[in-house]
Amino acid sequence: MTSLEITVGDITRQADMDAIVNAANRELKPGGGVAGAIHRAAGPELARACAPLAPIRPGEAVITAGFDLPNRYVIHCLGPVYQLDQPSDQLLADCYRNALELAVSRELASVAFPAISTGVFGYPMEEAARVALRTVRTVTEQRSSLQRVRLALFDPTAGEVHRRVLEELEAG
Ligand code: AR6
Repeated sequence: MTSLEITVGDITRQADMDAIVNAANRELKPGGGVAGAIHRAAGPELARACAPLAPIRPGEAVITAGFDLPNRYVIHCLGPVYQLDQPSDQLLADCYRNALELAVSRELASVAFPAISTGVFGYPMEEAARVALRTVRTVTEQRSSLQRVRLALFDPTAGEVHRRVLEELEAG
């Protein structure tokens, strides 16, 4: 059984996770938001490791080392720009599924996600939470190496939205 955790906190401060997920841009460059914070914490080697893997498409995920981060790996996902990259819900689900599959292929036990696409890319938090939580639940039902999947939300409101959506999904 994989446990699904919802916490409020900075994605770069999830030291007990094997991998963290980056809400990347297509060029896998530092940028702002999550990507900026991850590249700052990982150091310049991360951008060098990313360069040969870019560009990536919406929904795609690639993996690098974590360098100066406390995590062994960073899984970089390009989320959809809300309503511009279509179908946005499927592309967002692809991000979570592809990231989890990469984690499983490396036999990782734990991975933490930020709320992909809900910042600069404009995805409404509650809609994104439904896609994220539904996809994580579905994928982890079939997988074994992952013991913990965490959603690390930046602010308490986002945390509450995710907890409520998870309760709704669990209630069926
Ligand atoms: N830890 C956890 N969550 C965070 C952090 C953090 N350190 N910083 C922001 N968030 P965003 P996107 C939240 O914009 O929408 C970048 O510039 C934030 O409040 O990072 O997928 C890239 O270069 C929001 O809820 O990602 C891309 O061009 C969520 O994480 C573009 O933005 C995602 O915000 C990607 O846009």
